[in-house]
Amino acid sequence: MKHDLRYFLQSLKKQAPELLRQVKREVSPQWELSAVQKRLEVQKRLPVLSFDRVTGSKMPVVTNLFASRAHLALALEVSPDEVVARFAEAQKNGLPTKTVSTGPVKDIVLQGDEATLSKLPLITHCEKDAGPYLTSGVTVMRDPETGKLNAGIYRNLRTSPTSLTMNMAPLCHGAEILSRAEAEGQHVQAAIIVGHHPALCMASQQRGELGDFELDTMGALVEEPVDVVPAETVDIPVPADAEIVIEGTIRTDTWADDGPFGDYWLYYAPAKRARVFEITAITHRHDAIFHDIFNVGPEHLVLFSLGMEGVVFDQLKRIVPELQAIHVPVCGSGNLVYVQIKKGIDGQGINAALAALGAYRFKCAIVVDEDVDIYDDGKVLWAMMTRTQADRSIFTVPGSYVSRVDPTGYPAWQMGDEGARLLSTRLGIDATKPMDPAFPEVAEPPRELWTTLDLARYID
Ligand SMILES: Cc1cc2nc3c(=O)[nH]c(=O)nc-3n(C[C@H](O)[C@H](O)[C@H](O)COP(=O)(O)O)c2cc1C
Ligand SMILES: [Mn+2]
Repeated sequence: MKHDLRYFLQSLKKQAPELLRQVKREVSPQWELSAVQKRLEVQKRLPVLSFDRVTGSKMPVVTNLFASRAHLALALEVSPDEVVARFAEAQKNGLPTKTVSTGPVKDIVLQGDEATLSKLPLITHCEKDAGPYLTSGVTVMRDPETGKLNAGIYRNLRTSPTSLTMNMAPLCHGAEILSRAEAEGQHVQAAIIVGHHPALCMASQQRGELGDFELDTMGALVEEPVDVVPAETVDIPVPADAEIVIEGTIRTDTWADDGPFGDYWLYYAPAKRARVFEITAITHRHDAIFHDIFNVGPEHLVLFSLGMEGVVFDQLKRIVPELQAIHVPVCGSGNLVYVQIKKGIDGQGINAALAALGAYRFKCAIVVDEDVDIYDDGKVLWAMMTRTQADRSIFTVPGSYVSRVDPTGYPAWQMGDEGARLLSTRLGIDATKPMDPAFPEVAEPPRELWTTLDLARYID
């Protein structure tokens, strides 16, 4: 297929050369690569970075593929405000994969003693991370019960030259497949895809039904079916144009420690037990490019939010007809949703906040009017400070499950302090203007004048 990682990098070079930076100097995979990324991020610079030389590996490393919505838009060849609609549509109507006889991912086939992680530049990102992680891998697995395929990103710590962890949160499809397989005493065949067109990682975040295959979503996102070839050692179709595929088995009888790891809450997630993936083969392009995601930068959250925005908007629109738009901002670490409504009567703001909290595991929903730009965090804060009263505009709901990594999570009261810290309190904020008495108008120069002004006539 036309859409692969190289095609994306080429088109980026043509369409937005300022968004692609090549690092020629050799860097260490331990901390140095992520330090470059971090230093740029604090300067608000988020180009795709291509590291030519990473110590210990022949493979170049690209990162920051998803550092902003503009990156996603470039990858899908749509404008930034069309990204969510395209995603929601692709999630609803996948384009089935197409089986081909072979592809560049089979340039090099490593099996047996040769199939080790030693060639791959796995990156250690944060100072206290447990070790080198594979952070961009999209794991395709087959449900042993139904035979159906599923894919998601579940981070992988290198635990030996031939094994990785498979870190799955309890509510994802992957975890469901594994717990059913475990009950049947079966292991699960899988293949981890590393490096492809950005639509692969985007599609991996779709939140459809178990059985809606994420590679079909990828096909719909780029309007071209994904070419697949059979893996060598497992019964899984893998993308023919990927950079690298790691084949193996997810064991259901073994656990390993995963963590600490700097994750998208921007803290270290403590060590927790994770499934174990045992490698049976590795195939890759002869000049494979490795793809890394820096989880404590914006890219994890940009990707993650896309999956949420795509489904939550559709669900919410059914219960809240006055809904205009939603946004899951990077600053909320995936826990915050901005909901924009066209309010008709008082009370709808609180209703919309309740519905939004119900539509997904957001910790906080802030509802604003249609005159507030929900892509501007400062404007949402402004609405909160000028359109709310703490005792009327805000409600809390204790004892809800938001995330197992909430550092302030508390145990269910029956469990006392010994229980898992799984519960969080949800927060709803209605920052819409009260209808009555009439709310003051927003003050500005005549709108027609300032919005159409040709600035070049006034300043250079
Ligand atoms: C960069 C990135 C890293 C992620 N890491 C994990 C992870 O380690 N464990 C996990 O359960 N989900 C992780 N996720 C979220 C899952 O990939 C996401 O929920 C996906 O939709 C799960 O697919 P599934 O429901 O088909 O299993 C990550 C998401 C992103 C964007
Ligand atoms: Mn799925």
